[in-house]
Formats: sequence, structure tokens, C-alpha cells
Amino acid sequence: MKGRLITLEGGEGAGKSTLLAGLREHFARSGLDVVYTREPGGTPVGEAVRALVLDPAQRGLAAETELLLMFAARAQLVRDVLRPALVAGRWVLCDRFTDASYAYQGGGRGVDMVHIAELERLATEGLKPDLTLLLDLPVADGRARASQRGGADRIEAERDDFFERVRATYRARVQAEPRRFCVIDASRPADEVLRGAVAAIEALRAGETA
Ligand code: Z5A
Repeated sequence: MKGRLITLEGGEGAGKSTLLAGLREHFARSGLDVVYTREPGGTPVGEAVRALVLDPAQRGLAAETELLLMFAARAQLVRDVLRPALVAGRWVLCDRFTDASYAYQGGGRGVDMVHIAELERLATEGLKPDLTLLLDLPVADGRARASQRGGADRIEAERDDFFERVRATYRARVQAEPRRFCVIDASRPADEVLRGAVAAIEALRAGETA
């Protein structure tokens, strides 16, 4: 595959949407043709899954059900959006990917990581991001920011200890694969966060043309 897959991860309130808006402007100016998509979502079935898993009315959703739904959406996204774009040589920026399942369902909900690895093999057929931008922020700070948005979805309504485990799992994944991740201190002002992300992406681009 000739294209490149960049994923964006972070805990609640870390500022992914804000960063994405900045990256869209940057790519538009620099003339790089980028496919933007998100998880869960990005396909009709993925968006239906998103509505279901974030719906606060789905109170009794089992952790295993939640995990399978995330991977059902992911399998469709890989086949319909990610692989075709990457095979065509396009760059893809995906708002969350498999790391989120390890962090939220594995770390947060306590689902066995072995099951997640099995589903990863099935759903992604070995597709890994070339670069993952992780926005890292203390849980209390992220929650304070997110609370200004109001109207918590089903996952945002979890307690602080859930989000501490999510953050710890993201950090453990960085330890395991340091070359794939660029960890950005999300407590910095938004323009500095954007600069850090752009630097990491431009380094990847420079590697392509070197
Ligand atoms: N999920 C899962 O469990 N398993 C999976 O496999 C996958 C997902 C794929 C939806 O994700 C949920 O799905 C998510 C994980 C789960 N649940 N949670 N929690 P999402 O990515 O669509 O939703 P999100 O986490 O809410 O991301 P978001 O919409 O990008 O929000 P955000 O990171 O909080 O970003 P924001 O809206 O840009 O920032 C929040 C506020 O902070 C806002 O007022 C900004 O103006 C402010 N902000 C942003 N940056 C800054 C800086 N640098 N300084 C100060 N203030 C800032």
C-alpha cells in the first residue's frame, strides 16, 4: 500500500476535534489530499454503531457487546474506506482506531487484551497506523474541558477511575511501540498542540520523499 494512515487518539476533553480542524486547514494550505474519517463511524453501518454505543439510553450494554460493535464498525471501515484509499496512495487521517479499543474496552472496561488482539487480526487484517498522534492530558483537566460542552454521552458518563485506566493503557501502548506514537502534551495551548502534530506529520512526509 502506498498511502499513509495517521490516527488520532486521546482521552476525554483532550482536544482532538480542535486539533483536527487545525490539521484540515494545514493540509488544505499545503495541498496534501487527505481522506478524513472517524471511529466508530465513517461508513453507514459505522455511523449507526456510533449512534448506538454513545446513546445514554443503552445503559445495560455489556463490555463484550461494546467491543464487538467497535470492531464491527472497524471491519467495515477498513474494507470500504481505509484500504481502498491507502491502495490508491492517499493519506488518511482517522479520528481514533484500534488503540481506542485497547484503551477503552481493554483498560477501561477490563476486557481481556487477548480477545482484542484476536479481533484486531480479524477486522484489520494487519493494518497498522504509520503514525499515531496521542493527545495526553490529566483526566481531571480533560473532564473539566469536556464538561463545558455539556450533555455527556454514554461513555463520557463513566467515572474518573475508568478514564485513569484509559490513559494508563494508552501510555502502556506508547511504551510498547514508541516509534509509531507521537505523544503531544494536550495541556499546552491549542496552537502549540497543532504545531507538534504538524511537525510529526511533516517528518513522516519528509521520510517519503527522502
Ligand atoms: N471508543 C471506544 O470506546 N472504543 C473504540 O474502539 C473507539 C471509540 C474507536 C467517541 O469518540 C467515543 O468512542 C469515545 C471513545 C469511544 N468516548 N469517550 N469518551 P470521539 O473521539 O468521537 O469523542 P470524544 O472523545 O468526545 O472526542 P472529541 O469530540 O474530539 O472531543 P475532545 O477531544 O474533547 O475535543 P474538543 O471538543 O476539541 O475539546 C474539548 C474542549 O476543550 C473544547 O471546549 C475545546 O475548545 C477545548 N480545548 C481543546 N483544545 C484545547 C487546548 N489545547 N487548550 C485549552 N482548551 C482546549
